[in-house]
Amino acid sequence: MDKGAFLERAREGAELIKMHIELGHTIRLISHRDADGITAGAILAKAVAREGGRFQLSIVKQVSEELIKELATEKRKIYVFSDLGSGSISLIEEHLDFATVVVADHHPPEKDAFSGDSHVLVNPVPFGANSVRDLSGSGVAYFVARKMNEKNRDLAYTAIVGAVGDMQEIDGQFHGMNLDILEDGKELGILEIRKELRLFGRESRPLRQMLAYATNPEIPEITGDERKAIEWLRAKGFDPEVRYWQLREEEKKRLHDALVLHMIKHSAPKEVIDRLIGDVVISPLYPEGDPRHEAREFSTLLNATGRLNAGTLGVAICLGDEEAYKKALKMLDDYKREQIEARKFIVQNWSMAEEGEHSYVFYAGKNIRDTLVGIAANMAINAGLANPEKPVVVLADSDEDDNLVKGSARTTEKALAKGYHLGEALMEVAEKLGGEGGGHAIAAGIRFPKGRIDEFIRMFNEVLGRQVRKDGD
Ligand SMILES: [Mn+2]
Repeated sequence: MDKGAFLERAREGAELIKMHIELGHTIRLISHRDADGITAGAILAKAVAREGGRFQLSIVKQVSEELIKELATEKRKIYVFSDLGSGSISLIEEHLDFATVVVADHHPPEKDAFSGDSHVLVNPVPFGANSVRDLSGSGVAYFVARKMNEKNRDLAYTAIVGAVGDMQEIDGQFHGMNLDILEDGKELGILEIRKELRLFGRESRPLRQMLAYATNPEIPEITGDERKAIEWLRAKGFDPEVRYWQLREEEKKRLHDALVLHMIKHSAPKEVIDRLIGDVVISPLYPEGDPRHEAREFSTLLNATGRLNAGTLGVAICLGDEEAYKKALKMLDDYKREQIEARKFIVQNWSMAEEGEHSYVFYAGKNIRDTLVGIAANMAINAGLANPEKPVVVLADSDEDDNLVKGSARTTEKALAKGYHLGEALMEVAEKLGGEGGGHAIAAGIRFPKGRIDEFIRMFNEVLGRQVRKDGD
């Protein structure tokens, strides 16, 4: 890729941001809600604060025309998008024509550049980079920040956490400009790159879980079976309760060799084995055993804050806020506990579900939080409560509005083969009930007035019945 030309763009973006800081304008930051976006937002926020500027930051799920119109009503002088925005160049030109806009992103852009001078697209793809391995959104934000001030090189670890969250090193190693960020971090002594086991849990999981929960790659006969993981570890002479970071270097080596041998025995392809041992980034900025000490665990934590609509908490964690970190850990804990309780409730009360010809509808009232209805519907299917050929809807009272219920419908591939489309069904029913609904064929959501649950059950079955008959013709 043409690094020089890309860095020149990063410089243009940086200069615009600095100019607006000097003018005393608040920098309006908008970033994506996954780990890559959260770290990108944190890098830019830090860079702005370092120059003595003010910022306002939002972490969002996606860019839509509504969002851009809403941002336009704020009448800011400058907007900076990170880890998103490249797909919305025309919308930005249309609605934010009055302001300076910098898009720092790595997704393949709608166009190679903005047409006007006050809008700058900082994106490595038009310069020949591969968006999935050469640079992430946090990496683009990092280079903009570095052009604002060389001191921002101390954000290299944050940028790499974003890259790992974006799975830029999915094949086992870093590529492209990610390597430049790693070099910066190594020079400053704020990160180390090692050849280690790339599975999640280096810091916080005992080996038995690190192996049993391995998904990328899966370990034949061990993934999904903690008892097997324990047996295997014991047979190889390892304590299943120990954490990876606690192993001595020669023990790590012995574990790697044993795992590779195990994979070969199960005829795993070479590229799968290559992903097992590879680049792992850790940072001496945090103590061993702390999830923030290793990039993959750190990024997973940030991702979770985003999913729980607390992405700005994730940003605060990246900025070194210990309170935010503790709060996030507690939130995750509560969330896990709520999931366990939701599962218990649905298992114990499943007889309350209204079973129709084409669906189950389970109304949980306030016993299941409205953000967990989708997970609960999946639980009903996975726990074998529901016949997998019939869609499941779980409804719960809305957290925001007492007169509304929120619901999620889930089903299986097997049921879809019969002709169901849950998104279309919920959209149609929602219209009739004075609510909102829609989604995918296999997973969809709805909101409607609480007093109309009986009508919902009848109509939903009717619509699904029609879908099946239409398909049968
Ligand atoms: Mn990204």
